[in-house]
Amino acid sequence: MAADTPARVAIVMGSQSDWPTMRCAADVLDELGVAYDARIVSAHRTPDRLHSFGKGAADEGFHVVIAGAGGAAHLPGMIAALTHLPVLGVPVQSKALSGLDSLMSIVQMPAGVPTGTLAIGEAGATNAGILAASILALSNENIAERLKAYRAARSEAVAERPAD
Ligand code: RP5
Repeated sequence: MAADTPARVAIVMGSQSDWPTMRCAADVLDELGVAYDARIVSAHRTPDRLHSFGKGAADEGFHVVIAGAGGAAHLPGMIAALTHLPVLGVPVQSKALSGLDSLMSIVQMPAGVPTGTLAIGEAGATNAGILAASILALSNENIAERLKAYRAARSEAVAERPAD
């Protein structure tokens, strides 16, 4: 589907290795016709890039940031510290601790600097995409209509009874 432009959603991730997870956010935004810009921004390896992205995100025209990282996942919280935009944090499933470390790193923000924290892994990334579309839908009737259709299709896909 051709997306509404310009891109109002930024999808940022700490590493190329996060893309298979974060692609789920991109996929659902594609389905909903919502434009996004996906970038690698590491809190630990590219701190200068993190700072300029966070400080400049609103001026770039973004309305929502989806930020995914794994392990010591400081990326969503640091972006939330640098911008007033809503930040949706996706804990990427880590190898050593299965993403519990990512979740704990993202969810326990101090009062006053929120990150909306989603589920670990692909479900969280998909839901971050849907939530980002919901936020944009508040002021965009086209996205609202597509979101309603998406939700209705999901409901219709559920059978009344289980099949053998
Ligand atoms: C985090 O470390 C990234 O977000 C990624 O989830 C994790 C591992 O990164 P790589 O070593 O695969 O680059 O910063």
